[in-house]
Amino acid sequence: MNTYEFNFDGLVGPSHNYAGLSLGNVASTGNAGDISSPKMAALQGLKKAKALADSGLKQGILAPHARPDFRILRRLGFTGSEKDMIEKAHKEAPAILAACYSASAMWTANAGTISPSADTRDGKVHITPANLNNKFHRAIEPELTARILKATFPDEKIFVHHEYLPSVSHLGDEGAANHTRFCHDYGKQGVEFFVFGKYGFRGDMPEPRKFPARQTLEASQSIARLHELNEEFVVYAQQNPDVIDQGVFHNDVISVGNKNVYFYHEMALLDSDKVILNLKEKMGNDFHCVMVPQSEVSVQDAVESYLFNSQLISISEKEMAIVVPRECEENKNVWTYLQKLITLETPIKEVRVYDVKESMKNGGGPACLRLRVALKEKEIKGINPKTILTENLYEELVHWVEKHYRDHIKPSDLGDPKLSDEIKSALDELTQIMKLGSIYDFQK
Ligand code: SUG
Repeated sequence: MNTYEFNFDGLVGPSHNYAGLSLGNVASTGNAGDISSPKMAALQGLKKAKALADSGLKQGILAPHARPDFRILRRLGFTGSEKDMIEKAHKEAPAILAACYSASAMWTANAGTISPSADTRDGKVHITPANLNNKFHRAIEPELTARILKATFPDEKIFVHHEYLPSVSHLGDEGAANHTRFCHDYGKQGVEFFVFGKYGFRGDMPEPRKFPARQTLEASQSIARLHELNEEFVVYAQQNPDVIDQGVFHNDVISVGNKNVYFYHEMALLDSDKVILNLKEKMGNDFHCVMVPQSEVSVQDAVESYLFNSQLISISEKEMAIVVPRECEENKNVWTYLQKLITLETPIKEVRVYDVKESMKNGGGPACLRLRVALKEKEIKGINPKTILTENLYEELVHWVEKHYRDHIKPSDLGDPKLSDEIKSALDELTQIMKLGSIYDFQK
């Protein structure tokens, strides 16, 4: 039976803005206060997803979150009508309002971790939303993300939905941004690779000096337990704290894997050689570890260009393309490296460039925008069909974005209660287009 890798891209929400909310993410803090274009952001994301669907990749869409999060505003002491709450928060606590307005759920690599049925002891597909507890604006995501994931993968005979991990820093979990699955065939037992930034319960490992590490080992181990993974096919590795300090807040900013290829930067991991050896042992023959040396592409180049936040996609049985953001073309070292990469003896044979600049300016490249899951033919039937990107859904969504989204949002626009009303009518219509049911609080 055939098994396919699906990429579920996050549809950028109508409140996309630059609020500088993510310390440690240099694009987010560097672009704080800029004017965003939600319309362009959503169209860029859809275009990338559609292009990949057109080239044969199975492509799905995850719905955005309703913003602002009024429930959180209430929990923080704002009272009265929604209009009152927005106006008061805008005046007295604009940073809190901006966090409650963030469209950060677009980066679905952080929506959760998914293990395909070939890896799990009960033969089901296991899904755990990420708690994202390291940043306030992201820590408010998991509840609604869980609902969206259930509405997207509703068949309980196929999908097991776990609760997100307790939301404390000891168990910080950032989902698939720190998780890669290697395999020789999507449908066969794979090796699940978890990369953590710090130990949650050990005082002897100092935190990175400058920026926080988000993912803990104990969170990754909990996911492996919940997902009923076979221990002999799981590898844990620690991120190099020095690269976290240079802006590598998730491991998918410094490495990416697909099938039998691991594409990574020399400085990405602690004890890199040992980790690679371990992966090689578990993967056996025909496993390609493509290490990019610091002398050719520095960590700074990697962070600026998001070379590693690329998607490695299989374009035939043996060959892959690397899907990179436009910023890679603009960085001389990276572009030179990419030209060389496709001539090396690895499965990566083609470079494809897409413009996702609106997302990039908040630190989200092509790989951040997608959540992967390998599904067998019969499991595909368990997906909500209106979340699969067809020609028809693409056209409906483009039309929907053009109808509802603002061309621009500047920080002061978040104080305008009309924005919230626009978002509600947009999302209400979206749940009908994508047949999601009443997933949003305002629909209850
Ligand atoms: O969590 N940016 C996101 C980017 C997430 C990228 N995801 C992966 N690497 N998989 C973050 O830092 C910025 C929002 C703002 O500043 O307005 C933000 O949340």
